[in-house]
Amino acid sequence: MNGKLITLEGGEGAGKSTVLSSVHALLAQRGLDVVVTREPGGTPAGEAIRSVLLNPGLRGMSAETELLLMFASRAQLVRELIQPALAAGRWVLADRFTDASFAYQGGGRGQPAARIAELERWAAAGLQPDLTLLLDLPVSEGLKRASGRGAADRIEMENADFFERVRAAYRERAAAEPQRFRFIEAGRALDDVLAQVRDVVDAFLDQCGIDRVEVDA
Ligand code: Z5A
Repeated sequence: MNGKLITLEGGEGAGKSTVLSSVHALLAQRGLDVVVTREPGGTPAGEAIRSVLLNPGLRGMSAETELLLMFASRAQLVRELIQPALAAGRWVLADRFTDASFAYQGGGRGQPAARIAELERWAAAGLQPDLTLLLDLPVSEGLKRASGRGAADRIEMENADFFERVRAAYRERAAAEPQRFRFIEAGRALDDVLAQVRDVVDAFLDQCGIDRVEVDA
C-alpha cells in the first residue's frame, strides 16, 4: 500500500519546526516508516536552489524567477524523494509544499493562481498532500517570534503587508479545501498547540486505519 504525504504550512514563526517533531513522533509511535523533508530543499539540488532563494544578497530576484526556482526544487523533491518513498509504503512529512507557493508567490507576490496551478500539474506531477496542518497566527506575533533568530533571509526581509497577504492566501486555501486542511490556532501556548496537533493527527491516523499501539503500563 502507498504511504501518505502530510504537510505543515504557516507564516513566519508559526512553529512548524516545533510541531514537526511532535507529528513525527506520533507517526513513529504507530509503527509508520517516516521520511521527513523540507521545502525549498530536501535533495542536494533542492538545497542548492534553497541557498539561492534565501540569499539576502539577491533582493533583485523577480517574482517569476522565485516562482520557477520554488518549483525547480519541488520537481526534484517529488521525483527523487517523495514519489519513491510513497511507492515503497513510507510516509512523508514535509515542512511546506505547494500550498506555500500559492500563499507566498501567489498571495505575497501576486503571481496568478492559474500559473501556479499549471506548474503544480506539471512540475509537481499533480501530487497533493493527504493532510495539511495550517499553523495560523497573527502576523505580528509570528514576526516577534521569528525576530529572535538572527539575520533575516531574503524572504523574511519582506514587510508586514506581504505576510498579511500570505496569511490571507493560506486561510483562503484552507477554507476552500476543508477535507484536506486542518486549521491549527498557533498563537496559543505551545502545550495547547501540541494538544490540538495530537488530536488532529490521531484522528487522521484512525481514519486511515492505522492501529494504535498499546504501551505497557
Ligand atoms: N517559501 C516560499 O516562498 N514558497 C514556497 O513554495 C516554499 C517556501 C516551499 C523558507 O521556509 C522560506 O521559503 C519561507 C517561505 C518560503 N520564508 N519565509 N518567510 P522555511 O519553512 O524553511 O522557513 P520559515 O518559514 O522562515 O520557518 P520559520 O520561520 O522557522 O517558522 P517555523 O518553523 O514555523 O517556526 P519555529 O522555528 O518552529 O518557531 C519559531 C520560534 O517560535 C522558535 O523560537 C520557537 O521556539 C517559538 N515558538 C514556536 N511555537 C511557539 C508557541 N506556541 N509559543 C511561543 N513560542 C513558540
